[in-house]
Amino acid sequence: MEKKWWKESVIYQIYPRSFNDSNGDGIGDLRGIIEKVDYLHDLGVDIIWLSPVFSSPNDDNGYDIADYRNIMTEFGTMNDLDELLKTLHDKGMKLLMDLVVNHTSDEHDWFEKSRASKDNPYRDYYFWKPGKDGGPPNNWKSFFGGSAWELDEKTGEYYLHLFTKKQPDLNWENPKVKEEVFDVVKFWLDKGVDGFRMDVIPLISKRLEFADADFSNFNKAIEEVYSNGPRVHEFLQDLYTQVLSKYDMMTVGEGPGITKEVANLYVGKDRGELSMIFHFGHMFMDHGDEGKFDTVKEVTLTDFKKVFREWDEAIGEDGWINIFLDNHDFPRAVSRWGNDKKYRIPSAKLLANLILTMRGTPCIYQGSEIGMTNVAFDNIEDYRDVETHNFYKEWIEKGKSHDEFMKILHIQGRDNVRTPIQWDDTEHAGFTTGTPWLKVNPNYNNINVKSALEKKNSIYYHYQKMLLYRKEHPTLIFGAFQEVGQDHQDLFSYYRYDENGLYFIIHNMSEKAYEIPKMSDLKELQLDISNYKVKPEDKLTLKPWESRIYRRV
Ligand code: TEU
Ligand code: CA
Repeated sequence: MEKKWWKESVIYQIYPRSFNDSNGDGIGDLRGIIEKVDYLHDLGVDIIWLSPVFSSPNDDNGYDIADYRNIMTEFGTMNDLDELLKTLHDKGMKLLMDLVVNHTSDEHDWFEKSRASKDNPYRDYYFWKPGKDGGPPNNWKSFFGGSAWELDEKTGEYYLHLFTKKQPDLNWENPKVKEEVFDVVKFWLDKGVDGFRMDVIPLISKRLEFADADFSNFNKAIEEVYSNGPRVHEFLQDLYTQVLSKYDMMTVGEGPGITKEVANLYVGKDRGELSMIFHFGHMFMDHGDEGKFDTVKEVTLTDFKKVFREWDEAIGEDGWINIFLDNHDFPRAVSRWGNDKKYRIPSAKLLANLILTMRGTPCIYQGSEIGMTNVAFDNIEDYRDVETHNFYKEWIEKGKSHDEFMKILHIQGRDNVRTPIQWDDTEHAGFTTGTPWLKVNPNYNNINVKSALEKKNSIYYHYQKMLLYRKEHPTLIFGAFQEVGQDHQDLFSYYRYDENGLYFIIHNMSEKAYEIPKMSDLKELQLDISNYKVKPEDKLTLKPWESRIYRRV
């Protein structure tokens, strides 16, 4: 297994808008992050992934970029970015920018020119098509509801947007677009950033017949219509050969639609494309046929375990993946996969153990280190996410019930995971002295960083301990993964092993107590870590949401 710094590191994702507001305008910013670098360094994370900070009208909170070489006004200045980069580097940490090059904002200069006239030199920076039968050119659907085509009156043609209509898709078939994107990547690498998370990167190569497709199952359509297009590997290999390969950097592909079968075409060690990918095997599991706002499907632990087992098999020693349980697009891990009521603390620690003992680069989403939970605002007006509002509008137009929508929103909505970080128990949880852009979760009084730092058995200190443990036990990074008890509906148990050692990890992901499985080698194993104090009489019994790490000594 090839050793790389980005395999041995742990990523911490910051959603800047909700991290820390330094100037009282209610919006998180770069100076707010600079103020917290020591906190992050003390936690023990290595790489900071910043969600987009480039100029943007914020239709999709920065995932709609209007200028790739400038910082969003609300977040601060290029000097602030430079200072953050230097502060991180001085502490031996690294910075990953979030590159969104499948689409731009419709307020990007390129698009303003492109839409000006049919013969504008920038016309082919995007996809323009005449309508068909008085409607859009085909039946493609946007990830955020409605058609993936928007009619532009000025030239009477439609443009493609797989996301919101303010996020027109870039035409990578146009060599000038590739050149522009490669220049942007170079610009940031020459500034010294350490890599990029690449937004929806498997979507950049379109199936140019633009044929109608089957959208009866949206996630299937992502795989078959939007992702893994005919030239995606050519584009990525060009980017790698011409730019990325010249720097000691890393790339993380956000991979909706990348299946186990094709994953190593993106991350295989000799592919010259991406360092690793976020796959969505577990993240889309509970989505109904029409996506997350359709129905919430029941997911069993055996389904969840199967995803981890099969993806580890598929990637093997050749490729590399991220290990994550939430990010800015999905509900809070402790609410979705853990137990955010009676067992919030032990289950949050169990989930920390899980992501830090799997093979791959773990990614911790901001606030997980204190066990922040989902939120349930009563009014749709309290929500900010364009995805939520687009689907709510569609839902009500179909005459469906508001209360039904709110129920799904409380489970699946992206604002669940975008409420401001809860720093302390003062007003607005110490996030801002102004009015927060999105309300703070009302549970900030007892879930906040200040109280976590005061309690020695807090989730924070468990993360800190586990981050250190992982570094000291590289088998947990590089070793083979071998699951046992695959059919058990509540226990998730696996070995990690290589020439340096053998570890047995067992998670009780239920409210029941369980006997530790009778294992021949248990007596040779030493219990290194549990999320509970284990008394001698409890040696063979797992408490609710107990997670243990044993090591052969
Ligand atoms: O998300 C792309 C993606 O995979 C979406 O389907 C995501 O899973 C969905 O929003 C979940 O409901 C990326 C960014 O992470 C997301 O924040 C952006 O909204 C989107 O691309 C467009 O840039
Ligand atoms: Ca601010």
